[in-house]
Amino acid sequence: MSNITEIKVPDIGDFDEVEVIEVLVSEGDAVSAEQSLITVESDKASMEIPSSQAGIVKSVKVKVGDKISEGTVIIEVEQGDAKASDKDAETAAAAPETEKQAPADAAPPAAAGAESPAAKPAEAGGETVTISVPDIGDATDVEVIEILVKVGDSVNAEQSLITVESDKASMEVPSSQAGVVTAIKVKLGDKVSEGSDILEIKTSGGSAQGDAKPEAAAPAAASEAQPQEAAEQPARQDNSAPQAASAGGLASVPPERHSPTEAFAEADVPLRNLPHASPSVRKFARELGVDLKLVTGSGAKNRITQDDVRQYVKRSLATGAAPAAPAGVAGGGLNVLGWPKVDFAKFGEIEARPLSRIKKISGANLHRNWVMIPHVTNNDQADITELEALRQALNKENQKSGAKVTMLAFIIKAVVAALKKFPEFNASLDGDNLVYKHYYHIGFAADTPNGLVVPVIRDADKKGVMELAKETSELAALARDGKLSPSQMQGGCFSISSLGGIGGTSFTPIINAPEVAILGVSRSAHAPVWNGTAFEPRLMLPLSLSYDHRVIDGAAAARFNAYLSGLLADFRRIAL
Ligand code: CAO
Repeated sequence: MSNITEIKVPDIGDFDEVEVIEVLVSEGDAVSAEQSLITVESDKASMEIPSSQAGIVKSVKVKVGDKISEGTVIIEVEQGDAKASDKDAETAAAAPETEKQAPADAAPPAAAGAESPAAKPAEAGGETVTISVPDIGDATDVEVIEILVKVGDSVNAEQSLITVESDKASMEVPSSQAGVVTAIKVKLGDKVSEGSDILEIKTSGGSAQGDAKPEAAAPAAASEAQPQEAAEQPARQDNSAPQAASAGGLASVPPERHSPTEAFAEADVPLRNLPHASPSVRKFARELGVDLKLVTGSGAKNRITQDDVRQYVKRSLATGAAPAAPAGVAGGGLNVLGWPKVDFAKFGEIEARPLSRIKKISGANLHRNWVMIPHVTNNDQADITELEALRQALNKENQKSGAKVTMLAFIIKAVVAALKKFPEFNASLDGDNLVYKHYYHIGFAADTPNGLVVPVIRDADKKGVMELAKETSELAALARDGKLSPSQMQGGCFSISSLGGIGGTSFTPIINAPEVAILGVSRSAHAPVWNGTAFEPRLMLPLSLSYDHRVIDGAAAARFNAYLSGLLADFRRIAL
């Protein structure tokens, strides 16, 4: 027989009218007791609210953005026919009055788990020891932001127990002993310092590994003591846990233990830059080996959701791209020095702001293109004296209609003509093949408040200068408003980066892979040009052509740029 129970928000201490920022279950889901249902966030912290009962979710009563307090109904679960796992069923059966067991005093999920009757110390035999916060350097009164284990868990020496956060960095505090957790002494939001008790564990029979003898404390002792538990609880195996059983069931030699103080000293991640994600998402990311700093959050306040992590992994697998090495991570696949780690605050006042989503995405692409494509830049100049006179005359004529011709539109037209003459510039490398394109879609870099984007003009060869001018300004406006659709940024054959409206005399534009060349345009200026008998002032436009030297030779690039320069100097040649 089935009965329906309302699962309500338990006593969550000071959290009142807190916002739901994630709903972690949906109708039809089987939930177990203690499984997180929603994540809520106050202006100070976030927490997950667990279910007090196992069962099947019949209805979800809250949605993202709702404000909730103690007593708000979160879901209705149906019990009886529930398809919850045996373990869940046992948990539920052992906890008929589970609402009363809901975490009091804003107890976090892990602390709630601590009260779960299913979570009993596994084996006897060892002694009970208290694990406390080790020397964490200057950091005192640091806040516990995650509890990574619960009562009943088997932990390895070095396995992370809690995450703490100072005003400069966050770090995970590892266990100094292997054993089974019998009590948790902290809860989310607690402030801890060196010596604060974290939890109690029952050691696995005497040969626990301590700080004093990290190597001598035979790694086999840890693995032999609990291979079964390790196998049963893979999700609890922290990535950093050195004793994770290998395929053959043998434990590897634990790596040298790093002092937690080191983590604080090294961490150069200001608090504001910490990835915004709930504990379960952090755990999920850890299990997949994903560095959350590289993931863009799509949730409220840019919070990273489980789906963001999933999408990130999918993208990485699809592109085969190695994730960009974040600050502090050595190499990134190249045999180069790690990024310098500097505590800028030591030298003066600082303010850290997260990179925009566009910057993160374009940055990763630019980085890949810069390191994977052998770039060479050919610099030339075009005499646009006549072209500029024509442009101004046209704009005067069209003053009433408001239609404005830009230099960029003329350049696009000329570039298309040059691409037709030099087809290897309108191509892409595909393994050992060079794919020649018989269409002419031209991208142009647009500067937006959030960063650089490259809208693409399709079939530029079929459009006139006026139409190109109109389309570039429309696309640039969409780009600035962040309203470009993905399709408006795809399919480009060649890109133009025009800084002419801003300044500069030349630069090295980075090729927009899989294209093989890009034209950088700087600001035109009058210069004395020798006409054979005298110097005369001419309006000269700097052209910087970066090309992929695997595909294009220097001579071809010089010819392309010279041809382009000739077209811009005498636009009538385009008709030839
Ligand atoms: N030389 C001199 N003046 C130029 C010029 C050039 N090469 N190009 C443009 N100008 C002038 C324009 O004529 C215009 O002046 P008027 O208003 O008097 O006519 C003024 O500069 C502003 O032009 P603009 O830059 O707004 O317009 P545009 O069509 O030339 O460019 C766009 C449009 C979208 C390319 C531009 O706004 C932009 O975003 N540029 C930055 C691109 C960028 O960031 N590239 C770097 C990528 S690599 O990091």
